[in-house]
Amino acid sequence: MLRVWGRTTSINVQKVLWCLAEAGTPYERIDAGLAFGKNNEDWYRQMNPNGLVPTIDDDGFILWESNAIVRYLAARYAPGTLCPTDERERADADRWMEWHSTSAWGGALRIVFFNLYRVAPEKRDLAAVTSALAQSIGYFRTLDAQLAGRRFITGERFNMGDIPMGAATHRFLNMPIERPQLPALQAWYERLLERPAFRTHVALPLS
Ligand SMILES: N[C@@H](CCC(=O)N[C@@H](CS)C(=O)NCC(=O)O)C(=O)O
Repeated sequence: MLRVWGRTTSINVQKVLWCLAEAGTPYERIDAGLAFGKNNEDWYRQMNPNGLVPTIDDDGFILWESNAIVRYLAARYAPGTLCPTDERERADADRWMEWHSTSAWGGALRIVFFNLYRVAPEKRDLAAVTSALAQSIGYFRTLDAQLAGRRFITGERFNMGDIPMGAATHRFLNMPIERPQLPALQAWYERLLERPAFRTHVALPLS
């Protein structure tokens, strides 16, 4: 059976679990990372030299990097739905996934989340939070503009392109921070909340 290593509080693990649930693919999950450890042990680093979660093992095929995992799972277990068959629709989904991982906004949001949820209040770097939040808001404005007039990121249908930013948007909209009104982003988030897989694996209290 397909195995996933990673703790459920990791946003990158959540993306993979959400994708698997959307595809209806059975899997076994093994806690790893932070208090669960394992990710720095030799046997784990032989699978994933970065010592990070998630990692999957699909019948001997080992893969790490959450967005690459989402693409693989979508293509293998949900072709035509999570992984669009139409090349242009797939490229469009890919474009937004790339934008998520290669622009600075994932890192900026991580600075905000990390300081608010993983650092003791007296040790928080509030200047870094302020600057990273301003940067994140700029990226979320771009996403809001893309979503205006669309049900999902690439158009009418939900697909893998919604997964990375859907997970990030849950954090953005639920952290105790000041945000501008982003109506299309909010409406899309509410559409994601209608999906059981999103509610089960991503739309959890932040911790
Ligand atoms: N680019 C990687 C990043 C993976 C990553 O940073 N994982 C974090 C959790 S979100 C991690 O393993 N942190 C160490 C830990 O949990 O012990 C991916 O998308 O999979």
